[in-house]
Amino acid sequence: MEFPKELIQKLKSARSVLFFTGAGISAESGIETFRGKGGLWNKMKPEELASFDGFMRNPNLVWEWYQYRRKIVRDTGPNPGHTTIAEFEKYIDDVTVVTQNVDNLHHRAGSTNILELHGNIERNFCMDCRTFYGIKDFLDVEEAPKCPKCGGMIRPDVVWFGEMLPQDIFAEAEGKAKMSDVCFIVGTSAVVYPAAYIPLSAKEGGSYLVEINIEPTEITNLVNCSLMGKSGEILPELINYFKGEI
Ligand code: BJW
Ligand code: ZN
Repeated sequence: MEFPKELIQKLKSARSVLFFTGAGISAESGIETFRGKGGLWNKMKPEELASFDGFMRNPNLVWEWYQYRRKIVRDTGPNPGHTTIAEFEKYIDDVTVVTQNVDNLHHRAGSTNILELHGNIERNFCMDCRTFYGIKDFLDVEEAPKCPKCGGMIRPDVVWFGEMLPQDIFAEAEGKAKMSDVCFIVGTSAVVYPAAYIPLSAKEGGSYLVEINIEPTEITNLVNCSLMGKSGEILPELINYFKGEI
């Protein structure tokens, strides 16, 4: 792929680069996206599976769905898209990953500065005493468990529709976006708010916006550079091209 000269120039002089990622970056690891062709929300109802009311109506159904997705995440690993983002830390002073994903694959790829806007599927917490539990605590439990400490309901530590994002993390992500020199928007439909404000904040702060996606999205018209294709292919090509230029 040919990369625009302007993008390479911007990257060469960048001090701070932000990667805003969504489900598409994990698609090549075998994790389903939410929207678009084959997306989860084409066959499942978000209001049943990804809302507090849905969980209260049928905790076992929601728990079972999360246990199923956890197994998929455990059985796979980061792909070249994730590992390339981690590798950028070798060449750029300040690299931040702001992810909407809950799959922990950026951690597993070795990125060190990750802001998770929608939580992490590998954690649970007690809705009563707020004790947090790790992935191993309820590993093979098939029905929604109760807290060993207080008997309260245990839920996944993810952000469902209608719930607030972790405010400190969101504020930090917005700050990082505003001060970034280049902002990559990778594998997201950019329709879920407030997360989708992150690239808008970056633009407001004067950042150079680069989208990597297999198809046009809500923000394609806003970006400075659109690279159409799979992130697991484009990102490794980009870093190799960049390394040849520095
Ligand atoms: C590839 C690829 C490859 C494929 N390479 N690319 C303003 C307007 C309208 C509505 C709202 C609004 N503000 C808030 C709302 C409501 C709602 C919302 O945004 N709804 C819209 C959908 C209409 N937002 C909320 O409810 C949020 N909370 C909130 O607003 O609270 C307010 C409040 C105020 C006061 C009191 C209380 C509350 C919370 C949103 C939580 C989202 N949760 C989920 C589930 C997380 C847990 C879990 O995983 O189970 O987060 S939903 C789901 O969508 C998940 C994702 O993180 C999120 C974003 O999806 P993403 O990552 O963009 O994935 P896709 O599938 O949409 O796109 C994949 C892309 O990849 C596609 O573009 C493909 O083309 C591409 N792709 N393969 C590159 N190989
Ligand atoms: Zn408890």
